[in-house]
This record gives sequence, C-alpha cells and structure tokens, in this order.
Amino acid sequence: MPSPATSAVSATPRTIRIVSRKSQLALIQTHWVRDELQRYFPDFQFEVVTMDTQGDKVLDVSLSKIGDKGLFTQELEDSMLRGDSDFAVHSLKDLPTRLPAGLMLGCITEREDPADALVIHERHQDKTLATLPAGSVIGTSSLRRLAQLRHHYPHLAFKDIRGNLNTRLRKLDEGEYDGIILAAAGLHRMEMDDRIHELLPAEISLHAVGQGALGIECRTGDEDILSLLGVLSHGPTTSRCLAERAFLRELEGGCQVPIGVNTALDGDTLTLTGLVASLDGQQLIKNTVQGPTNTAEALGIQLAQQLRNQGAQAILDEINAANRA
Ligand code: DPM
Repeated sequence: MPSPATSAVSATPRTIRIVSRKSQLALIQTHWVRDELQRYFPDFQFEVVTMDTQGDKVLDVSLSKIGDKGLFTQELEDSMLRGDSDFAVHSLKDLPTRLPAGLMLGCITEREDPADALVIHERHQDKTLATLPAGSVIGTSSLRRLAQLRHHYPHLAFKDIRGNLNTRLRKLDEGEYDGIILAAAGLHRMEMDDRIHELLPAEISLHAVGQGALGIECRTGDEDILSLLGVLSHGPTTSRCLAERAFLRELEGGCQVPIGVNTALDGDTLTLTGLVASLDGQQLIKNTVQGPTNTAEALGIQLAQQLRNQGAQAILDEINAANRA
C-alpha cells in the first residue's frame, strides 16, 4: 500500500463519522474500513455511529416479502443526508442498485470469495448437499439460493431463516435445520471459516450481485470523503460489481427475485454470467457475455436483455405480480 505521505488528499484533517448497522458482521466490516483509513490518514479522526435498520427490526417476515427498497440501508442513508454522518459501510449486496438522490456509491473494496457455502448440522458431518437424506431441511431466505438448490437437489426441503449470522448459526445448531446456506465471505470475516462444510461452485449456485464486496456510500460529490475512500477502492472488484449491478438494475430485480451472477476477469476481459430462475427451480435461464472491462455496465445491460429474450421477463412478471398481490 502507498504510505500515508504519498496518498495525496486535499481534505483538511477533521473528524469523519462512519455510520453502520450494529450486527457483529456489520461492525467487523465497518471497523476494518475505519482502521484502514486511520492507518492511511493518521491526522484525521474516524468515529463510528451505529443504527438499527428495518431489516434488523423486522425479523419475523421473510426477506422476499418485505422487499428490498433499502431494507438494510435507509436509516443509514437518512443519517448521511441529514449530515449526521459522512459515509456508510454496507455489504454491497445489501445496497440497492438505485440510490436515493444526493447519495452515491463512493467506493467498492476488494472482494472476498463471493461463493455461497453450506453449513451443516453436526449430525450430518459425513454428508454433502448431494448425499443428505431425502427431506433434509435447508435454511435460507434467499429466493436465489432456493430456486437453484431446488433445481439441482430436488430431494431436499427448504425453510425460511432470518436473523443475523449468529442467530442463524444458533438456529442450525439447535436442530431446527439440517443445513443452512450462507455467504462464505460473511463467515470468513467473522473468522468462522471452519464452519464452511461445502463451497457451492458456480455450476450449482450463482452468487448474489455484489456478494463478498463492501460498498461505501457517501453524499454525491463530497470530494473530501471521496478522496479518502479512493485508497480503499479495488479496480478489478469495481469492474466486476459494476457489471453485476447494471445487470440487476436493468432487470429491476432485488431480494424478491431469484437472480444470480458470476464474473471473471482475465487481463482486460470481463466475463459475466447471469441467471434468472423460476421459484420452483424448474426453469433456469442463463447466459454469458464477454467484453472489455471499460464496458462493464454495458455488458450487464446486454446480458439482461439477452435473458429477457430467452424468457426471463415472464418469470419476473409472475414474481412481481405475486409480490404486489
Ligand atoms: C441479501 C440476501 C441475503 C442477505 C439475498 C441473497 C441472504 C439471505 C438468506 C440481499 N442479503 O443473497 O440472495 O440467505 O437468508 C447478507 C449476508 C451478507 C451480506 C449474509 C449471507 C454477508 C456476505 C457478503 C444477507 N448480506 O448471505 O449469508 O458480504 O456478501
């Protein structure tokens, strides 16, 4: 990393307020950002302000039912817009693809492994998703995971699970589920890699848009903050995630629709694979596009249009109509 002396920042040293959710994972992520910035900019002071969001409060309703309009972000955004805080650290996958007026995605950090992972109950240590007994109950509230796993493992049963990572792991350990699906990245950040029983390859589960990366949101055009955040920005992750987010935005999807992606970078070539699935897992509509990294967002839009032509629109219309009903 460049030493603090070489990172040219025009901002005058002051106290910067970072707003965060209170969950253990959210705080681990926010504290990592704070500590990195403090190391680069020792003359600034970084303070963390915590808040609950609707997603933390409404725990008895499935994610797909409450919708995704800033479920985990709105209270933090209001705080920035009031001027009570300067930027927010989110799991990028929780940040809607359209942000409120006055706010922007200031920086995307280097991504962890974006794969989904199976955490299994100890009574099944010798099993995998493929070999679990018929009717075994897998916990997830992600329609994306549900649809793909139903497709590949029709012998399994699925049950909603909500709450932060610690709550979900407790519910699993207490025996309510035979296994649960979580993002490997979250487990890794909480130093719980040992709980990962099986990493799901892209052929089985395409991950969520932005999974494994952090998105830092700030006020539009706040040059002081943007110049600080620049040191945490990761070019390859940014290209991949901009393509993924353009794909999701073009499909107008959020938590309520089973949409998955995978991206790879080879030199200057970006490969984006995307999927729209029907809830019953019967239809998986999938395609791949490739092009130069500097056309990342155009690639996302192109892929969305291709999936529409392959029949994805009918699936999306059906799900959206059911959600409105
Ligand atoms: C969103 C989803 C989930 C979270 C839906 C999805 C998972 C819900 C579930 C939009 N946000 O992925 O299709 O399975 O019940 C969330 C997690 C992380 C960020 C936890 C997880 C950590 C990993 C990361 C919840 N948001 O997915 O296990 O930084 O990507």
